[in-house]
Amino acid sequence: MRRTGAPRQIWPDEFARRYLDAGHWTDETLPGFFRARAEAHPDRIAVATAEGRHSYAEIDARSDAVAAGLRAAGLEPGDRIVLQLPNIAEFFTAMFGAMRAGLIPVYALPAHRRSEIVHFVQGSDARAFITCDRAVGYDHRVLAREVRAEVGDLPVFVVGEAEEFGSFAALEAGEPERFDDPDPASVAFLQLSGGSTGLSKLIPRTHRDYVYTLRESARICELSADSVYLGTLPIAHNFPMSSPGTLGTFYAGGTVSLALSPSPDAAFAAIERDRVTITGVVPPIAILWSRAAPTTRFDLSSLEVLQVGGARFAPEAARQVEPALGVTLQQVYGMAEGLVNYTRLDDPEEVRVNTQGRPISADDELRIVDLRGEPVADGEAGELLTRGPYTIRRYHADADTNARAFTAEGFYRTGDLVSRTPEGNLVVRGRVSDVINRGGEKIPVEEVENHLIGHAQVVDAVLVPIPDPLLGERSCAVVIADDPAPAARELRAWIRERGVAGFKVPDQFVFVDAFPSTGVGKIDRRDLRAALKRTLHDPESSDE
Ligand code: J2J
Repeated sequence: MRRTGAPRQIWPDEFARRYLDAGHWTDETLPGFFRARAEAHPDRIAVATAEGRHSYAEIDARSDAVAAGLRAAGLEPGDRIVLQLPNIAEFFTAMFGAMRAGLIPVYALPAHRRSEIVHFVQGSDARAFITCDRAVGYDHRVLAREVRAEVGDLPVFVVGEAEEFGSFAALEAGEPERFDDPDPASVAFLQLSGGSTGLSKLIPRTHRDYVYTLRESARICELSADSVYLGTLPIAHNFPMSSPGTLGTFYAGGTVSLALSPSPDAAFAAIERDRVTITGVVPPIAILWSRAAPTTRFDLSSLEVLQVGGARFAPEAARQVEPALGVTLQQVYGMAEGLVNYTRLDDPEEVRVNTQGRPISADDELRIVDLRGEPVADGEAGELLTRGPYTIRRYHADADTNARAFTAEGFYRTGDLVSRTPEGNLVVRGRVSDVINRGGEKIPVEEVENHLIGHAQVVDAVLVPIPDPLLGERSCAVVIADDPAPAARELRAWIRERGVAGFKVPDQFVFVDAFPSTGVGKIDRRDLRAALKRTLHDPESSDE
């Protein structure tokens, strides 16, 4: 197995001093602040699901038992552990338990399959995998077997029926043990990037940078101990985890309610059951909820704030949210690499509807630049570069990407095309990076193209976005194939067989004889994608 070295995230001294002096960074850690809440109000409900309600003290003690069990299983401080769990209470006992044992969780999404999980295990040099028996009709033990077949003997712990794997319930039922709190400057976990070109990059976030975003996000979103946040997007994702998400809610001493899906039926039932006050969704879900709310049989009257983020929210759709759901709309434009922007709850309606808000911190530095890296004129669109007290300076073990993704001065190149209003709010206009944003789910086009090109009958393939009224964008594969061309159905099955998350399977296929070329020969793949995108505005050209 590839050795990648310990995950690090280090800001230059002058910046670290500034963030410490400003009071942004403190000595709090993620498992440490949860412990403090559990000691302050042990009986308050931390997590509520359709299955039951769990107090802060209970989650705290179960996490300590998991920590002891993971250590007893031979895992050592600093080891990475891939976590793939749906929205269930065990997500938190696994996460805090791993951190308390000194381990570094790597957050996989429930939709990820063999190729992604293997990439996370190898890319992080992980020593264990925690997953569940079944979620959304899929048996994750099958996945665990596939992963083991590829990476060798990897300890696996399964929530639910464990079969031949380690039982997570047994870990939780063990004797709790208290280990030292981690170093606040150390890496707390590896989050996944949605914004880059190839396979997901691993993002090392430290305790103190992340706790800072939780504290400020909870303040900006006006959370209190009475807040009830609904985790309805996959809670491993950075948005529902931290903006302010489940962890920001724990920080404020509130309650996290969990739903297994953001469908109106599942989510509305949870809102009524737990008297949810705030939640965060992606644009297509906000649109579905706005349509479903007026006739729902569920009582949504407790809901005060609906956050929408992860992808561009069209102003026409944004305008419908508040009247349909009786809430305040908050737009959130963030990234797992760090920077998060919010519209504030007391912003005028025009700002809430038309913009993606402004940064968390006065120390978030933003530059909007043209193709040459020069600042654009006020109000013009350009690529957003950023650095600050919770934006990473490097990805884990990926020198090539680090060289491209950060400027010499340490700014992260977001790949997003944005402009800024005179009041300082950002508007996301598009992207310069090769990622399709399918309703908030990020598809790295190169990864999918490589899978397609791996098919024996495919000569070349390019993945391009097509505008979609609900998702914003969907994916279309433009394929040059041998004669006779394989059916779209066959190529879809091929991609699935390669063990890829379902949301990456192309929505449409178009077969062509040749790609456009310039007079000077083969064109750059980026230009090719752009050229094909322009010629594909007619959706009738698709085979389905
Ligand atoms: C347009 N594009 C957006 C928005 C993200 C909070 C909220 C979202 C994420 C997230 C997150 C957008 N309008 N409102 O981590 O803490 C696109 C941009 C961005 C990329 C990041 C959070 N909000 N985006 O979506 O790492 O292109 O994080 O660079 O998954 O999503 O994706 P991701």
